[in-house]
Amino acid sequence: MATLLVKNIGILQTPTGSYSHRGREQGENLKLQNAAILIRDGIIAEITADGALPEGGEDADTIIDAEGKLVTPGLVEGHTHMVFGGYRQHEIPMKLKGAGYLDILRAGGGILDTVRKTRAASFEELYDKTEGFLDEMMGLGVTTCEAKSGYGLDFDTEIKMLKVLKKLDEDHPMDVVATFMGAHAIPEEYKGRADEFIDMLCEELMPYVKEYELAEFADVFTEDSVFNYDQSKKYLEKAKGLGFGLKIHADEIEAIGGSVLAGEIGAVSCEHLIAINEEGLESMAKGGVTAMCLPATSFYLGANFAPARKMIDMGIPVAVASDFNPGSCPSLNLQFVMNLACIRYKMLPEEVLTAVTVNPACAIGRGDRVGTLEVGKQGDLVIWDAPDMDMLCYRFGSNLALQVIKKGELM
Ligand code: IZC
Ligand code: ZN
Repeated sequence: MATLLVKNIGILQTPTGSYSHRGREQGENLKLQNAAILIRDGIIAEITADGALPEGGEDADTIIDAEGKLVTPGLVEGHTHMVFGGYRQHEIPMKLKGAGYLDILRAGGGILDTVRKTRAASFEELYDKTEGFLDEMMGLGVTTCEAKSGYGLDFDTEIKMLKVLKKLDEDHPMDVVATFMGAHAIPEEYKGRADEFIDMLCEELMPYVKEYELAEFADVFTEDSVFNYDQSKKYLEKAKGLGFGLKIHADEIEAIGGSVLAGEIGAVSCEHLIAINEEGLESMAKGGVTAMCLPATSFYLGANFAPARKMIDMGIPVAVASDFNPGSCPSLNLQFVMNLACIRYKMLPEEVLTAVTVNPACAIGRGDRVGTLEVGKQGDLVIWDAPDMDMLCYRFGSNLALQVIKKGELM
């Protein structure tokens, strides 16, 4: 039995429980002073405070002295598009000349540019590139992440992307949760035939993805010039019938009903929400949908910031994630996202911690295993070069993750 002890923890801070935290509870964290944590065979065996040590702790195979620093659960990244061919740095001058995100997409660029490059990339190329991203994310404190398909928009490439994620979940220490996002854009060969494309996804791709267990969730981009309310509903109803968990990219640029649909259809999370209106907020609150807010995308698009503070006050569980993708957020730094959540959303450090741990864990179906430091959960944690959460929300642009421990192993 492999054991690892982390001792001399200044503050061990964590949300508790295996459910999404909303309202006042979003800001409730357990804080233990002078704590220690013993992990046995990858699972948390005991947590102690006030200078006490877990039983048998001094005999652990590995002992790490946290030197009085902050320890939190490993971060959970709830929203990425990390498998893609090429990059889109050439869009920078277009943006500076005034082109908007949807202007670039309507002109055949944006997502469609990445689709061409992802179709052309081999499995090995995508695997190696994504593996590098996972390494980088883990170095920044992320120990579990979600990732979507959606740069194939045809059978072979969507499956290629999902197989890359499945293999990396097996090979890489990161836990990777896959989402099928065939409805990410209308591919060129279906231009003007979005309904037919949705039918193809529902009839050909989705059942295959389900049969071979290539994804646990299905997601759709409900947006002006992409998929409308009815098309999104059709796609999600099919996904629901097949047993996928549901997610919706909604109200990123315009509110066309995506967040309303999220509440109606029982989506587990709804993403972006920059332009959400009262009707959407009420539907999400009523449906218990987690708001997956993506402040680095607002930052990068020069757009407004989602009303996360208001969502918390309305009792909507809030998660924050990077949205790492080659177009609207070419950064995978979840620490920067935490800074933005604090400064731009006006979320308190405790609320931010909940938003990058237990809430996204629940939104990607891993709330029973990760997202909190409690006996019986996976031994995933970060020792930060910081004495407390305030410091983590305050310093930005540096990597404050000192040591990352995944399933009881030092990475
Ligand atoms: O590649 O532009 N919003 N999908 C929806 C994205 C951004 C990713 C991209
Ligand atoms: Zn996204």
